[in-house]
Amino acid sequence: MAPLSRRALLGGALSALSLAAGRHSAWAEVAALRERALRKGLFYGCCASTAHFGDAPFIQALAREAGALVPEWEGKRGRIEARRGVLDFSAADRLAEFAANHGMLFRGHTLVWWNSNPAWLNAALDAASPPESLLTGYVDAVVAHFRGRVHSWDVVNEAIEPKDGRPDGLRACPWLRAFGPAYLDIAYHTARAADPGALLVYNDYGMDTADPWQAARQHAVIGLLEGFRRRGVPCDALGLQAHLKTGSNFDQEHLRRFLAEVTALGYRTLITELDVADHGGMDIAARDRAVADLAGRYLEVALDQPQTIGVVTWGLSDRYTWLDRRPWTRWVEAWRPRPLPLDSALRRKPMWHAIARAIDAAPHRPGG
Ligand code: 9MR
Repeated sequence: MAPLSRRALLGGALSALSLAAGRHSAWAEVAALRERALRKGLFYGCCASTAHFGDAPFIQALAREAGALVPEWEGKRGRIEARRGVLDFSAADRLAEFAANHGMLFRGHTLVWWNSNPAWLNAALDAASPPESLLTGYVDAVVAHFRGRVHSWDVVNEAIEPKDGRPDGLRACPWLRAFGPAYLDIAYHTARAADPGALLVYNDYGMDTADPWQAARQHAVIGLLEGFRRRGVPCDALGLQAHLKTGSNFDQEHLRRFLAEVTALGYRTLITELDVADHGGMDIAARDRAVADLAGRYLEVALDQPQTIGVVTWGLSDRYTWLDRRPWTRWVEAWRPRPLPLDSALRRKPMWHAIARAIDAAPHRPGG
């Protein structure tokens, strides 16, 4: 065979290159958020509920886009231990199995919270000398049940409430009344012992802006995280819920500084419940642009930080969102909230593209 001329070689190389570039832009056009995140050593996921399992198109979208799953409600104590002493994992197990079958990480949410507790538990915690087993027995049993299947646990959720007036900013919740501030340490130690392989997270909201009510929360969270380090409490990461609102005072530099403070203490960070509330109205395109712009600016900073390991949105499609609870939103489509990456017909919205862009721009994580 005649040797290939230089020109033919060059031509071949160029067309191979343009083929690769073409393939890349086709990929960039269609690749799901989970693939984009994986490529960077990150994860993207969302919360879901077994109530959605009958909605086949939604479930297809979920399997396509999400690389991590977290129960929206069915992992909470009010669901798992509605009756004292009877642990019902049926719904949480179905979600964990769904995640495993679709190659998704599974997040546990949440072991210790002031909200969504069964009424019997709040009464028992407020009674005289409550036994510590109300805390340790549950954390141990639930974490052990899921041992080896959970990527990360939101061990304690929303323990901060500066408005309650304590110098440490802790929320005056039933757990604090029953066991004092030590309830947090006990919960993390118990969780670590029950599943040494799971990442243990402290999860909270109001970590996003410099507004005074949020700044007070951030100050208290830093104090809490410093205390964990001083006392050797096994908490590995801060979960930032990121329930954002258009029109709020979001400032990228403020978030950057806050994340730097958290990571300087040796914590990783993750975005656990991202969604963007807006003000409703008929101009859908303008609303979608504002939601996407805020989510994009937020993630640009959060994912630029190498200690941030992933992002979870609080839902996938506007079809199912906790923000959609007002009766009139059921029939006036234009007034329904649009806080999530897919619209209610499961089409990708500008917010989806903003998340994709932020993930694509993120630096590669070590090992990713
Ligand atoms: O979206 C969740 C909603 O369906 C539940 O009724 C509610 C109470 O359990 O919790 C909502 O999710 C919350 C999450 O668990 C913790 N951070 C705030 C979320 C929105 O309220």
